[in-house]
Amino acid sequence: MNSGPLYIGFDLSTQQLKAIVVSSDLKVVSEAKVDFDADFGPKYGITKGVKTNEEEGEVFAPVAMWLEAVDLVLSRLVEKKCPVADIRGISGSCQQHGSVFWAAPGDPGLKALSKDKGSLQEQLKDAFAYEFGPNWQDHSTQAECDFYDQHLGSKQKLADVTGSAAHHRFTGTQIMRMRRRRPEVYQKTARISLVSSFLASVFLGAIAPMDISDVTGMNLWDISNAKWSEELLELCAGGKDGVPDLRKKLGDVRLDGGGSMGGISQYFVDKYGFSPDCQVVPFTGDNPATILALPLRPMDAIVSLGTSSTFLMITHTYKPHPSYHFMNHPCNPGQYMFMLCYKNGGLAREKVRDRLPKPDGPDPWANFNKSVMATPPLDVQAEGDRAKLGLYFPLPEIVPNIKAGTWRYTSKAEDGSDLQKAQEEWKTETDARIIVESQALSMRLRSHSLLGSGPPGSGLPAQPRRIYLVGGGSLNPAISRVLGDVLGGTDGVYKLDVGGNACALGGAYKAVWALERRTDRETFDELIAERWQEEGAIQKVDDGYRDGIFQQYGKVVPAFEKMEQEILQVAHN
Ligand code: XUL
Repeated sequence: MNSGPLYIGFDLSTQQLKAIVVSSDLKVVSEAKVDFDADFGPKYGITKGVKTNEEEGEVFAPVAMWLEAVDLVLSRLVEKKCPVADIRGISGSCQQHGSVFWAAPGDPGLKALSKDKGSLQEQLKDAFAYEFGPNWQDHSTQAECDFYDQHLGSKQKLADVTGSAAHHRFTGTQIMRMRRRRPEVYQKTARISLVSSFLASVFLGAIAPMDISDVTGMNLWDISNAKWSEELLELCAGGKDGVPDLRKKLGDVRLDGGGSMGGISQYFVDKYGFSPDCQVVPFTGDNPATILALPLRPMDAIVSLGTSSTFLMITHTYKPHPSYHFMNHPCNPGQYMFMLCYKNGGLAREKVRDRLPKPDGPDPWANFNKSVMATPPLDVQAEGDRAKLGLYFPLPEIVPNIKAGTWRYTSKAEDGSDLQKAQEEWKTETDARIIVESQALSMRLRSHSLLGSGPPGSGLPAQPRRIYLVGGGSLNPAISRVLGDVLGGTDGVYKLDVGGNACALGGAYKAVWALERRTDRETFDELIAERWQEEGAIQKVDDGYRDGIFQQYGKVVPAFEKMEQEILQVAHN
């Protein structure tokens, strides 16, 4: 039985709230989860965790549901006899970009929370200026994005300052739309939290500052100067006069991802048996938390295959570009997280899967996987065959910003030349391989400039060292095979055994690091690498780099880029 301090990581994602408790030596002690649809679907009228207003492209979630989930997940932990009193630190990982609009000034209701006055959502029912939190899938902000992209002169300039060009889901564009579309809400708002600082606030019993990594998902934070961008605040607030008020709404940003922001609220001590000494550590976004699920090294990549697909790497180089994101590392100053975020990940693959005959057995992916493995790279069956390329976007995509649709092309396999729209239909079995390849080719195209040259002395082409797969799709062997074929990985492709729990675990490890680091300068990976054991944490699922095949894909990367550009020109929304 563990007797040392414990740490808890929460993951408030689109569809679930999870909690995972670990010891100082990173062993998982207890876990619990709430599934929004299964636990409260009809009550809040949500599907896959959200409500939608299709007419305006709005996607949002009820804040009360998140609060109810906090009480429920904690009562489940207690039911499972989790030693809650030994928990010394709390942190977490939350869906990025989402926001919560608090009403009354001065820590509304949070300070007064009491076990005897009912549940969290009952006690906080008047605390919000808006009962919903806009979700990262929201795409109602095209007009605001256009303003942001122009405001500093170009998309590239906006990316230089904030790490990203304007995106529908980024909180700055969402806040600007709130001011224009629902001025009464904006006016009533005393404070704005990101989902991460919202959840931290609930535990702290006071409004928590935003975190240094999650704040870089707003299009408002000047990364190089570590401060709010005055010009972008002005745009968001609708002029110079509105800036002081917006600043107040946003509050300060905590530059240190470690340490404690204060002790846990008495509500949790009295109701669930937390120790009053338990400290609240800054919470961060789910993607930054994913890179904390293991001691990730520069040149290692994580591919997260969840509702969205993301490609993540840690780098010291800040080279922003409108089609991808740089965010601050959540723990290590001077390091950045490079991120590609795709809306059409798992859902797009599912659409192809559902066009194939239904498998007889229990694995819904059996036929899809069989088709992927039976199709050679780029469907080049014999010398002289043309390479097949495609884009499969049931939803409008983020990278590149292309409207929904499906496109099929071919090029010469030897050198990617002679790109043309496919002359003939091809089979759904072929689509199964081409869609996975196309998702991987997009990642290869966009990460290339960060990778420099291959591992020193290896004579191998530039590619990641290891590729780690997390999220639901990481369980699929055909997908790991194609990712290894296309992206390489000199040291192979690995699956994290915690699979879908990577960000909750990253949150818990963040709490360990934040409260046990020996000096302010001890980096996250230094501390975690000493305690982390590869065995039992990861499994090698593919060899990664294959000489010949990697180069075969390299030849069509320029054709893939050209195909995207061609589609962008004619199909731009
Ligand atoms: C990242 C993004 C998504 C959400 C998912 O920019 O929008 O990955 O964070 O929760």
